[in-house]
Amino acid sequence: QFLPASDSKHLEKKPGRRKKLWIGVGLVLAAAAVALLTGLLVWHFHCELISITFIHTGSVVRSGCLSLCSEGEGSSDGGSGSIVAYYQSEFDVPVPQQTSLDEAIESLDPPEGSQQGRHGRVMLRPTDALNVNSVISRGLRTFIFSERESFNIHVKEAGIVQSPGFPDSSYQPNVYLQWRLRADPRHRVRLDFHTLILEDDCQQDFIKIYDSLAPIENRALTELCGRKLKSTVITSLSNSMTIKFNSDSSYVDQGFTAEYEAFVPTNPCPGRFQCTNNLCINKTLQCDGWNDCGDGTDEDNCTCDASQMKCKNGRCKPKFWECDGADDCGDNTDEENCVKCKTGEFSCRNGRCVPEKLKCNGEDDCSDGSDESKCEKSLVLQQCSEFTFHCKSGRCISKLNPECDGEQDCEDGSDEDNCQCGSRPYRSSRIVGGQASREGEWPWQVSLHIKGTGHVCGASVLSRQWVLTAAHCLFEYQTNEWTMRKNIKRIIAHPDYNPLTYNNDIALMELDTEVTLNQNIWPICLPSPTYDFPAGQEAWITGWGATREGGVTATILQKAEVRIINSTVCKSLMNDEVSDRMLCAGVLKGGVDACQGDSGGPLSVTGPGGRVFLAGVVSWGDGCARRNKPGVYTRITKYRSWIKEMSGV
Ligand code: 4AZ
Repeated sequence: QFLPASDSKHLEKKPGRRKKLWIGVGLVLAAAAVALLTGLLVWHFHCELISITFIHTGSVVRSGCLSLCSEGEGSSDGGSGSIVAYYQSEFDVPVPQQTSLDEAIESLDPPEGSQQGRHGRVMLRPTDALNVNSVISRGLRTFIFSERESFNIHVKEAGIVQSPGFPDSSYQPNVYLQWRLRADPRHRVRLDFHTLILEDDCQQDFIKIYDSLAPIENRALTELCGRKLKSTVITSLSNSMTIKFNSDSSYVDQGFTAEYEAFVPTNPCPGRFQCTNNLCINKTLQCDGWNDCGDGTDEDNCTCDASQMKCKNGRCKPKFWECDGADDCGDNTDEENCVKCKTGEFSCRNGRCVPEKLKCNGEDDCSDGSDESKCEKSLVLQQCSEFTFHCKSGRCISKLNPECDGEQDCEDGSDEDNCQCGSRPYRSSRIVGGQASREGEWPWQVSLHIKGTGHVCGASVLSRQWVLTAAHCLFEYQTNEWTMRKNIKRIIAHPDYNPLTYNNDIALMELDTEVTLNQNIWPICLPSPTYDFPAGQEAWITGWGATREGGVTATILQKAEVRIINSTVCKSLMNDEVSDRMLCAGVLKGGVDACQGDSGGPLSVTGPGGRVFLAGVVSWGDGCARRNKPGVYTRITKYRSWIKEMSGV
């Protein structure tokens, strides 16, 4: 199609319009370039003018001052006190000066190991490049300490911080210690407390952790005191952390040990499993039935293997933990459906089932008193059984473990006879995995010495003149009877002691003279034959034995908490070598146990009235503190009448 003639004008106009278009584009580009240049100039000057505030916290230390040091006093004035003053400075600097300020502040830190200036001052020497608009400094806090030590640690590899003397001795009174941990940039610091045993009251002794290199309150992460045996993990939000540890002038405790390490937040546990509490554990410990994280998260969402049972909460536990009397699942499902009785029925100790509603109705429906054994009122029973307490009168009562509980249950009051035992003069506050005991904490604990050999075994004070130990302590160590007679009038080993099976591993020792009972020597209570130490109950082991399998003996009496273990479970774990006259206790996870040199010593259990009873005598085990290998003890309830017959106690 051809264009009409009237369109020729239109055709002629075309070249002129293109030229204008090009000029327009050129103008727009020029305007953009000018705008960009102006923007850059404005941005440059703006940044120079915009300033930011850096907050720097630091400390000045004066040591060797008895009272407040004044300027010019040297540190050689013979005093032992120290003053630490914390300050905070706010630097107002233009944005581009940020790096120069960082460098200047870094230069404030004296090189590691060097002393600060004679007058405790360090100077900020601004370089030419540093242009500080203003500095506001304010004192934060000043401490005066009789003892003070501060450690600067560059956290590159994992390391340990612990209270002085840990674990062999308690920390000192009036301690002020501070660890300043600094990791590389973009890292964080993780602190995992393995043991923490301080006074319960944080006002007295405490650990405080700060997310900074100085102990300033608004950066405090946590304060810890008391007893924490499960892993307590604290992580910093920055690359620095300060750990402050204070003790007061009285009463000291075991102390603490904690492991620190640095990590990058994007990969906190390289090659390991990350627990929800931020702890990293070996991957093989996941889903093994043991709470290795401390918060149980290594046992969540597991697929149980053939040797494990599945708890309702999804956790897997070794099958042999079912029905062992301890709530291993955490939701008690491993202890459900353990008895033959139907729902709504009560399981009597003699195996009978009675309707649940008959419990505590004032009648002996089980015929062994067990349905009335944990009720407000104890019942005098028509019939005695192996599960009921025998009063002196010959009658029996239904209450479980009524002896020395501070309440008269027998009509003749005989359940409260001879109860000058099992109490401690002091307020309650190795054994493998234990801690140092306090003086007077276990006043029934005896150390048996053989002349020329020193400590060989433990034992327990039963009365002024009688001590109880394990028979194997005598047979393995006693070289001749005469040596023992120097201090011991008579030794009565159980006539049926079997050195091969360790059955009846019990012996009595009569002292040649009576000991004076005092706050450090006091008898432990002996349980009646019907006393019940149920599986799962807390018990304590004490002794000067080896602190690890094959290790050396402890110098300070060690104590550790264990639990009574179900006999059926224990038999299967110990190859059926555990008899009914033995009792098992331990921590199946491993790590806590009696060991060589603890033999003969007590397994102590606190009864309902607060008095301590001798549940067992340390006898034997498969090594020490191994997983699934509890300690085996002589079961004292089986020997109550023999002890009475032989010693009169
Ligand atoms: C011992 O040889 C001994 N783990 C005592 C207790 C235990 C092991 C050995 C229990 O005296």
